[in-house]
Amino acid sequence: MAKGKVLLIGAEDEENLAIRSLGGVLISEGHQIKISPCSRIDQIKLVLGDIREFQPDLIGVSIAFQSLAKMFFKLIREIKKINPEVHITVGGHFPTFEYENILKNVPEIDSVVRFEGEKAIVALIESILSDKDFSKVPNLVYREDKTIKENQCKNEFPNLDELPFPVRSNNPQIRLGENFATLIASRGCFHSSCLYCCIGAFHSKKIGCKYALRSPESIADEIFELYDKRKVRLFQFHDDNFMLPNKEDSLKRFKEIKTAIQNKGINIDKIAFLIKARPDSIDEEVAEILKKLGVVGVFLGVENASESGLKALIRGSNLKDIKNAIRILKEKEISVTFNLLIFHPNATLEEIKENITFMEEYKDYALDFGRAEIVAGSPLERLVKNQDLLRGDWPNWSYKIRDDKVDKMFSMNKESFRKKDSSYSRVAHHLIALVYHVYVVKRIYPGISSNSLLVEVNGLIRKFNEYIVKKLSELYELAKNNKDFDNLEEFNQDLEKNCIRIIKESKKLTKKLERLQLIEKKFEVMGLKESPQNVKLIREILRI
Ligand code: B12
Ligand code: SF4
Repeated sequence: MAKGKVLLIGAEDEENLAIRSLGGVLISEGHQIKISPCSRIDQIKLVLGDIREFQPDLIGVSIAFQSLAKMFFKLIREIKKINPEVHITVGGHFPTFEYENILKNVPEIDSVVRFEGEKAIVALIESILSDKDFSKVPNLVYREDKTIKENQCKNEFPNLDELPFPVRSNNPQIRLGENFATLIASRGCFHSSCLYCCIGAFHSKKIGCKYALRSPESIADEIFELYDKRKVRLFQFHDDNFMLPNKEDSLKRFKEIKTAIQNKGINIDKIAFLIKARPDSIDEEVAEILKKLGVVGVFLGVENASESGLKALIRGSNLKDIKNAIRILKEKEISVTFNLLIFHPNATLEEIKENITFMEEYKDYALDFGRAEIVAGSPLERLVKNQDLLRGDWPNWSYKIRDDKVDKMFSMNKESFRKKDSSYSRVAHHLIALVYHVYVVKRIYPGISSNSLLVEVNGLIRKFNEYIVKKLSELYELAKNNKDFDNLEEFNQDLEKNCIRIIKESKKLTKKLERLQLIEKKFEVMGLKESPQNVKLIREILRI
């Protein structure tokens, strides 16, 4: 069988596991690959340069994010201008559901791979290199004689343990001052129902279980490879749902993962994990084992802090679960960050008020807030279409919120917090990263300085949240009284001034944390047992 060249394109804010997993499989089958990252329009030139140089037989573009679809369509049109013959296929969540519209609207795209792509990408390059008969490529939708042909899709998960590890970049990424890598321990989600999420639909045709797991040994093997060869110390699990439906099963699994990691000779005290979790999956025992495993941060699926909001978002968890989870994780000294989808089609002002009250109560936690966005395949997409609330143009959909006052508040939010170039989103992300950072440092380099940095970080977060609650309450009052901004410019100037101030303070704290990490690493290399931060004189001399 002839071997080919495949160029894989995807957004790479961090290593993109979709294209890198496909790359791993292609390499194991003897094909050559090149990863060409594209997260922003200004990277298109670089991708075109890669194509000229690499001369691929097949180009695969990952369009997981609907928000980036337009940029990728532009890129694909540019590619076809310089290389009209090359076969371009697209895959990921958005094309999986929107393949008909994509093939109708973007003639430069030759095919779409739906759902998981490991089998399909190998079969596709092999048929491109041989008879060009695409009828046997699983999950493929393609053009043939001016018609669209749809092949059968695989309705089982691949055996995740048998898949090669994702191809990694030449050098490990550095995040939060440590060598960093993302990985997944599973695919799919036992809940699979949330209003705004497409994961349920992505795996809905799977026979049997809604999710698939890697074995603890396979996870530990990948972690060891990253730890040993690339000196990775911070790992982020990108599973849709890291937890299992049954707490006993979760406990058993996490214990096994911990044992498998330790059996590899990894010093578990010197690594840290970030995960996402549903609040209803957390109890004392689960949190305890997560702590022992090295989890320092949980992006907790709070999503809404009112019972009606949680119900509308079909979260399957309640406020009691949320409050319990936050309390328990705090007790175990695991950091918690979260997002509140305060705007959704059926949101009411009372509900928004409850969310603001919650933000006030939990002002010590780094958080963000916003609207549940429509993604293809999600129940929200069906809801807004059925209820005639859909607005905007494909692929950048929007919707009307039923309650006029909430809709008004959302518009005001768009003109202020989410105004183009507003620094608010940047601060929210900064503070989420900052809190993870200080907990990473606390785990890997415990001591006096890391403890006092935690106090400083908490203070900054509290100060910012108090301010945000005040500003958001202003929007709420205006919407409630059906009023417009008295002075939008003034509101925005004040918001901007405060956001920039917080970003500056956050950057200062980040520098302090990085400095501490650097000094700790130097002392470690020198073989010194005592941590420099615990010796007063050294602390003073080195300013840590
Ligand atoms: C990691 C991640 C991120 C990272 C991105 C990392 C990066 N690439 O730089 C971060 C945290 C930055 C992020 C941000 C966002 N994310 Co996100 N993210 C994920 C997450 C959790 C994991 C992705 C992953 O690594 N999966 C593992 C790989 C192996 O699986 P996979 O992506 O499904 O890939 C397989 C198939 O889809 C297919 N495939 C994929 N691409 C291609 C391409 C080809 C050519 C082929 C043949 C096949 C193929 O084959 C792959 C292997 O089987 C997914 C959920 C998920 N399960 O994927 C959400 C997900 C992709 N994100 C989502 C969203 C909504 C967002 C945000 C908009 C959130 C927000 N409100 O800000 C932003 C947008 C970011 C942007 N750049 O615009 C949605 C996307 C929905 C949509 N259609 O738009 C998802 C599906 C989550 C969800 N529950 O709905 N995200
Ligand atoms: S949002 Fe999370 S919990 Fe909800 S269905 Fe999607 S993956 Fe599952």
